[in-house]
Amino acid sequence: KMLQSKDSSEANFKIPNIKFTKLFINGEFVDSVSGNTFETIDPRNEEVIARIAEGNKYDVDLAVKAAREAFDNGPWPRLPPKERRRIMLKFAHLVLEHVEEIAALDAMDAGKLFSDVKTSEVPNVAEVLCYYAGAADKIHGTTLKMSSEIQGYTLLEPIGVVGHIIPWNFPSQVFAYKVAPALAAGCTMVVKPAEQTPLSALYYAYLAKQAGIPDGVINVVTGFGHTAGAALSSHMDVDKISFTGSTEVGRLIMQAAATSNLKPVSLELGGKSPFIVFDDVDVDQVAPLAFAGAIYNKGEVCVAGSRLFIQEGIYDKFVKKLEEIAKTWVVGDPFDPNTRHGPQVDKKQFARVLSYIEHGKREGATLLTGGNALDRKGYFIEPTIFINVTDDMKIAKEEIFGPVLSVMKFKTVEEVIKRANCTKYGLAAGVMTNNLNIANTVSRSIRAGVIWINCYFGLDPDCPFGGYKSSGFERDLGMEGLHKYLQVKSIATPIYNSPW
Ligand code: TXE
Repeated sequence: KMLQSKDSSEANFKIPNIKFTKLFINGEFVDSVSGNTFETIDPRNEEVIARIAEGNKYDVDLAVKAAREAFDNGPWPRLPPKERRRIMLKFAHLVLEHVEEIAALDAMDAGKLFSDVKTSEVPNVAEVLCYYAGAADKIHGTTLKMSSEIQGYTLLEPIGVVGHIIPWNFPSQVFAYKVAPALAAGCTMVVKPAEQTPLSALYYAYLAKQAGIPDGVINVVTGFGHTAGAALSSHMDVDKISFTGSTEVGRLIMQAAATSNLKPVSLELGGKSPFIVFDDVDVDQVAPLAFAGAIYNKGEVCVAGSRLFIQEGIYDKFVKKLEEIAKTWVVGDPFDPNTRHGPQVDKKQFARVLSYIEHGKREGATLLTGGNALDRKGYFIEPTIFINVTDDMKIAKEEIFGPVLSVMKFKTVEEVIKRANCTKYGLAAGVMTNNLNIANTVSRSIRAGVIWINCYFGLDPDCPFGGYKSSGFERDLGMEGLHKYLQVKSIATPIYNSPW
């Protein structure tokens, strides 16, 4: 029987008022041109949190116009870099002053654990802002020795007006991954948060203004993907799209870029990451990591280690340990400190995850734990573990994005490398072993953008993050995450008298 947590009234937390529900364009909160609004729903109880301005093509036009003006004629790209650094540090500081309020917004909007967002995700937003603030005055090109008569240099210039399209699973973190480096580069931008989680992006826009970021530099258009998102990605005056979301929408965004102004895009998409455990590990240490690797944030994590490969020598012991962990795992209200995971983000994701669970049962996998929604209001699903999963099953191949773990047994290093790579995705992988040769061999053989050895989810602002294959291309974070917002201009000049 699953453990359930209390609801938030019992958990004794004061839910904040919702201050910002309008579009943020050119430094002002404004209604949408159409006057339409949409509901943002609390996944804990299916109640309306607030009505949010619904931006569409016309609002995107206004936001892009503001960003264009701020880029072409405004101060931000022209400020001395140390000034951009100073303002970004102030922004980071303000984020830290409002951690609790922002964390409550994300917890309500996305069903994320309040304590996690408060102690990890929102402070991480400040960290990422600080990291790129520090990079703002270290953006430089190279000198080129072109011939004996001509010398040259490269100048790194901001790419221009950027469209950031953000998902709902990490509304704060992904906002920072995209906005902070673009700010440091000197770009201006339009942010389209996910329709499920618009609240924190609007709050960040307000703080950015307080910090002194000039009007028009950060604009936020809340609304739906097929309207506002599509208008942004096909806009003729947007110079770059940075997207995190589904592989399907990633394709649409590339198409929209190709058929409009050929703007470059960067995509961080889905995954089906392997978590590989070798016989030599301490089962009691690694099993909780493997469990959290798949179930953390109710499995709504692009790098979720949702394919667990266990070597045959420890297989039985490991599976037993996973079963024990599932029994003590508390599902319920994300404001309750005892809760380990909250509700799925919305009804659509909830239904989608449950349908994958049904597929797993029908395809002949054995249900070890979970498999059901909780019998209460809201979109809660038990942590679900399938064993006897084969590589060709739907639950082993497709991204479920829910608290569902598919467990598989393997014998040899060569076998597991081949099976781990047998996926269209290539976002992340985990390798658990004390054998250095195995760790090196496997980490270099897996085709994925992030490999964790004897840990999982370790990310830092300095660590480039993104995928191989259908998990996308280009990187968030690190210096790679900055360079995608820069253009390289080569400038050449004769060394002595001009020959012409
Ligand atoms: O994603 P969408 P959905 C995966 C995960 C999940 C599945 C579907 O498997 O179950 O995607 O989720 C905007 N033009 N991931 O449908 O639609 C949308 O408004 C431009 C993995 O919610 O891709 C939102 O802001 N934009 C992922 C953003 O795209 C469009 C995180 C992401 O939503 C658009 C989220 C369009 N035509 C889902 N249509 C990850 N990599 O972490 C939608 N959007």
